[in-house]
Amino acid sequence: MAIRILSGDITKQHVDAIVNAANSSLLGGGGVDGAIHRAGGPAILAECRELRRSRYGKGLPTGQAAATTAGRLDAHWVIHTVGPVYSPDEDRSALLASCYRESLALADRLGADSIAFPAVSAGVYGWPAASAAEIAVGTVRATDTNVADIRFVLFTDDVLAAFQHALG
Ligand code: AR6
Repeated sequence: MAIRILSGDITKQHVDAIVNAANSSLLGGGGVDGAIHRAGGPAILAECRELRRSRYGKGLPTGQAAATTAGRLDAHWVIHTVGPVYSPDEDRSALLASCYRESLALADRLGADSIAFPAVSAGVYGWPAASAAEIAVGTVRATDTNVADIRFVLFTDDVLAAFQHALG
């Protein structure tokens, strides 16, 4: 398993699975979620609506992952995961770790060989970059997976530096 840190827009990655930092509604939003739906086109939202109807009537729970088509993206699947909103009063690290573990488990079930992750929860959801990076890198390293090519694709310099530091 190779873990790499890359700078840039995750929607430009050529991988089997692109992970989306979604929200429970699965109906889109801002940040990387908005970018993935814009670049991938309406087929992604159509499958998200179907997932809500068939499996996640109350929404996709925080820490879990679900896959759809990647539409026009250069990938086979988008894996939607819902990160926790950061709280200074409550330790929600296990939920953030679960996003990475569940995404990799789903990628394994799909037969994906390569995956690109954004920094889940490190934007609108307010998770401090250093901690988000430690949890992301630490969890992926500790997860037993058949996915050989694992990339973190980071959009801002502070988050990029935090992930580079975490990878060592
Ligand atoms: N490629 C890679 N990373 C990106 C991109 C991109 N194109 N665009 C933004 N990022 P966020 P969250 C980075 O806010 O904190 C949405 O509205 C961004 O700089 O996208 O998990 C959802 O619908 C940051 O480092 O996700 C939810 O409601 C990281 O992606 C909510 O935001 C995550 O930031 C989820 O919040």
